[in-house]
Amino acid sequence: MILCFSCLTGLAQAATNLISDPGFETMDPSVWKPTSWQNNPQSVRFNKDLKVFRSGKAAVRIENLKDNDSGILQTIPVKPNRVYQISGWVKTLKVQGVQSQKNQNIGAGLCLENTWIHSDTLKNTQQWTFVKFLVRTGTAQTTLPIVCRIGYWGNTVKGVAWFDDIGAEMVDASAGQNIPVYGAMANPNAPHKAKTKPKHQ
Ligand SMILES: [Ca+2]
Repeated sequence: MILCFSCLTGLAQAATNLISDPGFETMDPSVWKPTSWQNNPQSVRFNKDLKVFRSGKAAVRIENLKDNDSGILQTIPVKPNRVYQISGWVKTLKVQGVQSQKNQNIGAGLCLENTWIHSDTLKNTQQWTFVKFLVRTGTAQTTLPIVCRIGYWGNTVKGVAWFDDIGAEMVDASAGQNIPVYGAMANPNAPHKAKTKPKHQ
């Protein structure tokens, strides 16, 4: 049997998107879970938008009717001590921070739950914009909670944000320097609680 190593290498390097329903075509709440600081119909609305989307036939539309911090979350399986790129497309309408702090004036973007690891964010009214960030998983980490988010802690905002075509892919571990480590920034309630120090990169 002759193995085609170049073929195998090609397969190994093909990026696999770890996100289920990345384009919100289904938007099953068991896959994409809505989450909000002020979670009531007067403060936030989550909708599958069939008119405004980037690809397919739908996108998620999150509207903060009041000063709020809202998102839709999906937890994906990952391997420890690897680098992942999280990416997606964001569109906004009148996203404004009512109580925004001057140093952390965050709008709508992608992030990891319970961390300050996030993409660039959009404010005011913006057309579809591609955003991304890199994260290294911790030494005992097997999941990564990804949030499409409008607002942040202490950075509540009003306005509308759409998200579509979300991606989560393992990339070359040497992809760049200063990549934040999720395990070092996760909150105490995270299930993995890594206590051992990394033995190697
Ligand atoms: Ca879509």
